Amino acid sequence: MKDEEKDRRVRPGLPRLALGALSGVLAGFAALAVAELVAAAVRPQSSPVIAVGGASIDTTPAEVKDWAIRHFGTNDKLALQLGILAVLTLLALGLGVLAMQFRQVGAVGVLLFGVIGATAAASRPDSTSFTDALPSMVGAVAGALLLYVLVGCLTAVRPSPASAPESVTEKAGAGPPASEGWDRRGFVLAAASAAAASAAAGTVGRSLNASRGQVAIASRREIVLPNPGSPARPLPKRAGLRVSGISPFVTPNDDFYRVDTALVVPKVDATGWRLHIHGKGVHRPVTHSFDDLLRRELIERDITLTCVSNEVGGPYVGNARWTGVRLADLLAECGVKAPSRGGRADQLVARSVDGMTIGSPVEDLMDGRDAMLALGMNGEPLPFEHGFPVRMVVPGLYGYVSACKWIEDIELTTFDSYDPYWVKRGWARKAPIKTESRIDTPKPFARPKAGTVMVAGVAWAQHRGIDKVEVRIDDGPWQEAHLAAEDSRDTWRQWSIPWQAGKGGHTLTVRATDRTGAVQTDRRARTIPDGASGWHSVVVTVD
Ligand SMILES: Nc1nc2c(c(=O)[nH]1)N[C@H]1C(S)=C(S)[C@@H](COP(=O)(O)O)O[C@H]1N2
Ligand SMILES: [Mo]
Repeated sequence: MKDEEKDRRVRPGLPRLALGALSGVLAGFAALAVAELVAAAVRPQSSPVIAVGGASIDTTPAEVKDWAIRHFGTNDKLALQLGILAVLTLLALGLGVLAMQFRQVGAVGVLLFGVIGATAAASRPDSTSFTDALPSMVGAVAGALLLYVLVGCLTAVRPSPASAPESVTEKAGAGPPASEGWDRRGFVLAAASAAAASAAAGTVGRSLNASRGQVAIASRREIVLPNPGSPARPLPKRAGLRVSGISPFVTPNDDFYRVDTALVVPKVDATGWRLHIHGKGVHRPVTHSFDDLLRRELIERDITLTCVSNEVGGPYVGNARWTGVRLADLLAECGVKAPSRGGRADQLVARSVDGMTIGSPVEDLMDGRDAMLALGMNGEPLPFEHGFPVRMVVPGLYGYVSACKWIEDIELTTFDSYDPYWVKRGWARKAPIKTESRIDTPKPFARPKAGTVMVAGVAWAQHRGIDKVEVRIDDGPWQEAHLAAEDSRDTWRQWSIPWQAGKGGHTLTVRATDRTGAVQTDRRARTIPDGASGWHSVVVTVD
């Protein structure tokens, strides 16, 4: 079939508009792919999807963020990026259609999105250079050019070859020939090569971005954690119960929950890492290197970490053996005093390499508890996801007010003069962990067989300790569960109770009592502003 004959089958109108929409989408993806490639040269965090994603995390209302964590869990970041791609696809589609009428306007539209991406990238809290704007800008220029070229092909006025009898028929028939003529061959060629080039650029960019941080990875591999001068007490033999389905006493690193705002996990080179301590009441601001910390006495402690976003019965709690240096010592050395001893700063603000800020009460950090700068987690250097090379860990405080990962700066200040990241977004300034207990087994809606069923789980009230766990079947009396041996007041405790299960539907409920004698409240509270409360119940059907 000759070109001209094919051409005549495509009528202006819907099919051509669809090709315009396709051009928009191709231009959009080309822009993103080129941006991804340029980001590999700048830094992964400067890619527009990452930057816009980060900006939207920061501006998301607390309720929505909580909803996202609830529904997508640790996949919330993937969901966000897919959402951004979906929105961009729709916008690109629209720009393509628009460009069919106003070619320049369409191209300028692509450039405008580039400006948005560039602005987002350059204004991220961890952005230090305007080069962060480059990926979005270069990508947008590529996308705008492509849209211009593709739409040019679609709307081209093909001079009718005088000799072609078909042209004559056209003129006599349907519509004005100018609108019918279009450069099909040019379009297909440009579209196909742009698609191929985008796929290549995107793939190369992505894999370059993923392989970034080799220096950091090597620096982590070379770390040998010295034996702690103050080792953890050996785990009591019976800290772990043998009940299938119960959370293991020590959470393996790979299973440890992860909650943070980082769309790209920071890869920090430990050899270049520095921690600055400064601010109110600091007589001598200091800078520590990783080796400085390694040369200090290391402490090793079992501490259970909990996220304030954890719902009653939720998964955002884990227990690990942390190795690190005493934070109170570091603070005292540079002149910091607890407020109760006349110190001028009541809030310590930790800042991470990705711009997170986390504020903790100085009083709590210096009251003798094992607040630490952790370098190790369960016997290895911190995993990158959990804050390598150094993070804070403080027994008894929710993560968002204590557990800064990828820490690089500590500022002593006051609660009156500074609100850190989550406090600006409506969460409480101070947030000690609430006493909670969870049924791990049986699972909700399980169908155990009638007879003896082991009901078991964990309970935590970090730094107060767990004294008692009770379980209730339906509206029956509270029955005391068997408690595993206590490791420390800063860790959770496993519990179990055999239940003579009769047929039918049953509701199992658990509650804990901490070592101050306070019984876990049944008053239901949402996670916002300072942590969920209430009793965990599981409904099962016994067969
Ligand atoms: N840099 C940084 N540190 C952070 C966060 C973060 O978003 N960025 N999230 C905090 C929160 S809300 C919690 S609960 C803990 C979670 O630590 P994990 O991911 O190692 O379990 O890290 C804290 N430290
Ligand atoms: Mo958290």
